[in-house]
Amino acid sequence: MPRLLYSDPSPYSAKARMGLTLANIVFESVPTDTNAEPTELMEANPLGKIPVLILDDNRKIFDSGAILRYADRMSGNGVYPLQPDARLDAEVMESLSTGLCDAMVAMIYERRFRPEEMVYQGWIDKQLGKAKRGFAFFEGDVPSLDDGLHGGHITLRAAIGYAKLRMPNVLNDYPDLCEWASRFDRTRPDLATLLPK
Ligand SMILES: N[C@@H](CCC(=O)N[C@@H](CS)C(=O)NCC(=O)O)C(=O)O
Repeated sequence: MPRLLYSDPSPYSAKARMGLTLANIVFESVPTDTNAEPTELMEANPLGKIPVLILDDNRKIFDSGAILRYADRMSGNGVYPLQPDARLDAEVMESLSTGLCDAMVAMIYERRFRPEEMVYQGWIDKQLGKAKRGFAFFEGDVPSLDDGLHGGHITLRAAIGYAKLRMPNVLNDYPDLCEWASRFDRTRPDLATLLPK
């Protein structure tokens, strides 16, 4: 069975686990502490980042975007729409949502990995601006869930889940998006169990 190196709080891990589940691919989730740089992770991904999907034939797939595209191919388009325009929309939604995760993770890492006297508030503010603009974009044009879930939806849901975990106040300005997240969870409660925690 494929094994996914992941961690519970990681938004990219949530994205990968939701994508594999959406594609009905059975996998084992292997909790992985990137800070400890375990041998299995470092041998699987030179970047030392999660998620990594390790296939039965020992091929390693990273990052979360490659895992979703793999899941899509293995499931006969179970993760992205077939129709080209709809697929493009899904991919751009995924890109913006992944960028939201990048901005929020950068904010968290600035405090986590720098000595306190070297934390640069200007950098944190810049990332917060990206996150706020990204969430505002979706608040102004809340994605439809009517035609089924795809990789863009699950990545956006993972980003909202990470914001709720790490910076919940940021979400106060986006009530429609929070309502959208609740609808997502009601539609697929099994995916909701995989959100960052
Ligand atoms: N572009 C990657 C980002 C993965 C990533 O940054 N994961 C974080 C956990 S949330 C990580 O592994 N951090 C450890 C590190 O950067 O050394 C993806 O989409 O999978």
